Amino acid sequence: MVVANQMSPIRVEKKKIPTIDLSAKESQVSKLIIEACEEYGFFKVINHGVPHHIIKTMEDESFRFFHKALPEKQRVGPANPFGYGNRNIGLSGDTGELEYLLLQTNQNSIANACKLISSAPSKLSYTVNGYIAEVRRLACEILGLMAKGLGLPLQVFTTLLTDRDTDSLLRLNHYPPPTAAAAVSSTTNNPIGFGEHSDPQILTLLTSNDVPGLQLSLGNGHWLPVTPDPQAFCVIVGDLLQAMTNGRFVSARHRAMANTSSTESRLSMVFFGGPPPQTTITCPPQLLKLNKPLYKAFTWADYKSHAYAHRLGETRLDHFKLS
Ligand code: GA4
Repeated sequence: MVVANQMSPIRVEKKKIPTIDLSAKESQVSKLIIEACEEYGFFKVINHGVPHHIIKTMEDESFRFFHKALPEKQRVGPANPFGYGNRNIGLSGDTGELEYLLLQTNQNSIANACKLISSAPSKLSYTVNGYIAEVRRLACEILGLMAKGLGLPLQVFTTLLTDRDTDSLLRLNHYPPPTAAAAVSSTTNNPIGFGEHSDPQILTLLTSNDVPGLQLSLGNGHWLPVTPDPQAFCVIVGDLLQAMTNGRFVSARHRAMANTSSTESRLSMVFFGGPPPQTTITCPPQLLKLNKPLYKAFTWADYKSHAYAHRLGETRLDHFKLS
């Protein structure tokens, strides 16, 4: 990031988040994806094939939910670990300027949550399940392109998300415009919406409306703002994919700043692709070649309980490193 040149001793190189057009030639796309995963663990995809009306309907339903009165939102139960959360994040005392709905992606959980949220639960379930099916399909397409680029069997990662017991999540985040008091303190404080972390799962797909807030860590305290683009999905490498590629891909540390727009809410819709709980996470031998494995084998259930017992900001994969 910092390089010497003859004119000035130190120049901070301008970093740019890669945007990859999925309609381009497959071999080229998979090469660009590998490069982005190695350098940032983060990229955007456009021409991703998720129909606009599916995203829009899901976004409308999310706003409809967040605009309800607090007791109505709380009917879905606290986010412990799934449900409605307001300012409190996780179980270890993290807080942020947001409210959210965290759902398991299996059809039973969605049906139960929708009954508590809506007077037309079947219609809502249809929308949510339709959205999940589309983002899961996209996640699988991207994982297939990654496998291809790494010279692995195409299904090596994908099967983990299509298994009946896949532990994938859908998170709807609402960052409301600041209250007058928060707006004043934000000029000095830079308040956080969702603190620095990496995602523990395999792959994350995030889309948001046009309001900024997401930032990618470049290390050493440098943050790169992610320009919002409702036409794109942000793709984020999770901790498991870092472990499964023996550290070749990096899980991206990111955060969301609190909303500073005086009028508009920020909404993000995030799919976290996780494997069945008992899946053993190891690196395929084809990727090891002469390199030693960096991590012990562990199950997703072990890793998840370790991650959930910790706070945002902590680097959790180090705990599973081989010495
Ligand atoms: C980060 C990614 C997902 O949003 C999440 C988060 C989870 C939560 O909100 O309950 C965690 C966080 C996330 C990692 C560390 C722990 C657990 C909050 C937290 C402090 C749903 C996930 O799977 O891990």
